Amino acid sequence: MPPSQLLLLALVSALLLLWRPAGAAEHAVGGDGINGWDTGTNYATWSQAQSFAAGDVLVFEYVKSQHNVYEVTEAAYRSCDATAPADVLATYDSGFDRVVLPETNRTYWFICQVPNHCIGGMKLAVTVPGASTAAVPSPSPSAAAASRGSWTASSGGLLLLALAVAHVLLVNPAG
Ligand SMILES: *[C@@H]1O[C@H](CO)[C@@H](O)[C@H](O)[C@H]1NC(C)=O
Ligand SMILES: [Cu+2]
Repeated sequence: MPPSQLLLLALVSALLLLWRPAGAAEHAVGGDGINGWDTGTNYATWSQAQSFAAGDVLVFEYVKSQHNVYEVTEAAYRSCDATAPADVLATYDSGFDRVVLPETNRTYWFICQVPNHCIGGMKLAVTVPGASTAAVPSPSPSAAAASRGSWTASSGGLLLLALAVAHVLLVNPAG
C-alpha cells in the first residue's frame, strides 16, 4: 500500500476514534445498580460530582416495592412533606425511572415518598446551570442540545478536511 493510502487510512481511523454521537448524558442516580436510589446514599455528594445539562436524563434504579420517586417543589423537598398535591410535580414508581431534565437554569427536587425515607436522606436536588453568556437570556432546551452537538459538527468538518487532504495526496502521490 502506498504511503498516501496509509496516511488516508490513519486519518480516517483517527477521526472515527474521535467521533462521538451528540446527545443527552444519562446519570445513574447514586451510581449504577439496583440500589442506586436507596436510604444509604448521600445524594448531595453524588449530585455535586455530576455535571448536568438540559436534556440529560436521571435514571433512578431501586427495588420497586421499597421506594418511589416524587418530583416535588423546593418547599416539599426541604420539609420532606409532600402531602399537599400542589407540591407534587410528578411521580414515578417503576423501579427504573428515566426522568428528563428539560430546562437550563433550574433546580429539580426529588424525594422518596415512602414514610421516613426522605427524612433519612433519600432526597436529591439537581441543578441544570443557566447559559454562561449573559447575551443569551434564556436558551431553549433544543438550543442547548444543539450546542452540545457542536463537537460532532466540528468532527464532520475535520473529516471533510481530511478527505480533501487525502484526495490531494492520492492525486499527487509524494512517494
Ligand atoms: C435564572 O433563574 C433565575 C430565577 O429563576 C432568574 O432570576 C434568572 O434571570 C435566570 N437566569 C437566566 C440566565 O435565565
Ligand atoms: Cu425510599
